[in-house]
Amino acid sequence: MRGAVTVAEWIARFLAARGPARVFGLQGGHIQPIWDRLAATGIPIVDVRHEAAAVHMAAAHALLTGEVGVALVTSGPGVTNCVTSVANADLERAPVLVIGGCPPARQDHRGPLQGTPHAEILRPITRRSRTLRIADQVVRELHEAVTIAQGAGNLPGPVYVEIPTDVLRTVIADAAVLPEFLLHRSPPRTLADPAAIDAAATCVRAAQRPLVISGRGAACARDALMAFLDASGAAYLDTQESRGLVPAEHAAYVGAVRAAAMRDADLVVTVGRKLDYQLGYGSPAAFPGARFVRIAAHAGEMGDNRPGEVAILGDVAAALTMLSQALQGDARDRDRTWQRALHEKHVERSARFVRALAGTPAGNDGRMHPNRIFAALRDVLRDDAIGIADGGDILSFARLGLSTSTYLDAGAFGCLGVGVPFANAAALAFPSRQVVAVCGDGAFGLHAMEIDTAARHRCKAVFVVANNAAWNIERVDQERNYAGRVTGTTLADSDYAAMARAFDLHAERITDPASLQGAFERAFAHAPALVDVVVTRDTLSSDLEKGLSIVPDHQPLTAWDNAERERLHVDPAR
Ligand SMILES: Cc1ncc(C[n+]2csc(CCOP(=O)(O)OP(=O)(O)O)c2C)c(N)n1
Ligand SMILES: [Mg+2]
Repeated sequence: MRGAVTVAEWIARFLAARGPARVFGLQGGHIQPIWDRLAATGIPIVDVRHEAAAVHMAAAHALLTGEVGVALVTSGPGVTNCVTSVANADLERAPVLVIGGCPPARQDHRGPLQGTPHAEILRPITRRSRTLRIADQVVRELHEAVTIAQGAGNLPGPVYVEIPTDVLRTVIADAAVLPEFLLHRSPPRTLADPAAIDAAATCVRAAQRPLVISGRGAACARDALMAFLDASGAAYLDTQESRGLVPAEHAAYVGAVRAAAMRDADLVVTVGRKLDYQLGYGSPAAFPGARFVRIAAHAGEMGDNRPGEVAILGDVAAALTMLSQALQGDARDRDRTWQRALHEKHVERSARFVRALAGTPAGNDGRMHPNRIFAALRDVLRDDAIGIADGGDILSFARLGLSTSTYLDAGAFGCLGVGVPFANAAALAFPSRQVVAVCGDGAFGLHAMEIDTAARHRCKAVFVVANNAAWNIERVDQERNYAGRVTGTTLADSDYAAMARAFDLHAERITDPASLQGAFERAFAHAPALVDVVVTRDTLSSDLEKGLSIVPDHQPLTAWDNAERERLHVDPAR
């Protein structure tokens, strides 16, 4: 056949045209036809040590760059190893395309090598999960898969497609592939209803204490969001998924007085944010006096738990700009007393926190407090550094102490293990920026082998292991709430620096806080590098103190749970 190549070659052409910077994966015979063509086309393949890490890397790449992340994994265990990281990408709304292997059609349902119903396994945690059996349609289906992963009016997230190996080897005519499928890079946008914008402007004008809360869906709307904060005079809170979008110095920013802002707001405007457990499900238990306005590009960040009195559905940046314009005439007269008072308290409290960080006393065991890590990092990190946090107690401390303006963590899924793969992907995407992942020793262990990927691919990240020889947040919970019965939550006092040296990383083990700054400076100079920091178990993190680890019935935090019980007249004993 003239003008004809294999489906595998077309997949490589599709990816080359749509431009993912690199593909993350782990090879296997079922996907070798694609693997070979990708390599021949010159698309870099980052080969990892566990498929879950490939999807974590693709997700981090997507969240940090705005591009679709691509992972390539083989049939059977290659795909099932990805279940956790696909579920994490689902909750993170990360646009990821996972391409899996699949046994040839003639062996289907006959007990083939590496056969299991992948597409069914992944269906509930993907936007779409399909086996592509028709060779002529594969490129069209890939185009559709990428469009769906990017959202296009719906929630962005992971899409899974698998192509049986015989289909990959099938030769198809060039004429079967329309060139348009290779070229459409950006998903279509929807524009908000002007009537909803007017109704929202009325709510903002009527509010005395308006509060804006941003989420993942605001990521593409930074400038419009700041302009809206100026026009509305609202106070502003980010969340784990939107950290750094608006700088902490901005006049609206009130992150250090979060509880007071939520308690006192009379209007909450969510921007691209679900009202999930981190926001008390939008319940009056967490927001006792607020009306709600919801702004999002899709229903998934708009209709959950507490629909707004006004709901604005459409491109978030455009909607915020329209809303700012509607408020423009009277913006100067807006009462900013509440915003100013909260921001002043925020500034005062953050300054006090930063001053205290370096002086946080050691535990009763004489080992340093994890806060010393963040105090030392502040002296080493540049403004554009990328910070990643993973673990239990250490994540709770990092949320306050890790000061980077770009930030990712274990997220709403509480997905321990993201730290090393996220940092590797960040370092590859932004080779000139510092990348640091601060991981608990427990969380680090889940994908510790990915330091080998870092070494082989020169991912210039610094991995900091906060080593307390424990799954500590759980250990302290057992100690305090289960009458001291500590079971299965302690680890060995292992030397993770020695482990890293075995993989040819620069590595140091630090026990004295005075040595931290120097160690971090050397680590960034010789990255990839690992700094194993021996820290105390004798801590009480705010997540533990607020009750997150005891998992209350109604709400994630004890105070909200109590308020919810009171509100619903539920017996406190039940
Ligand atoms: C994959 C996974 N397994 C288990 C848990 C439950 N869990 C949450 S925090 C935590 C302890 C984490 O220990 P470490 O990473 O060492 O951090 P530390 O609390 O010691 O600072 C555990 C086991 C989880 N969230 N995710
Ligand atoms: Mg630990």
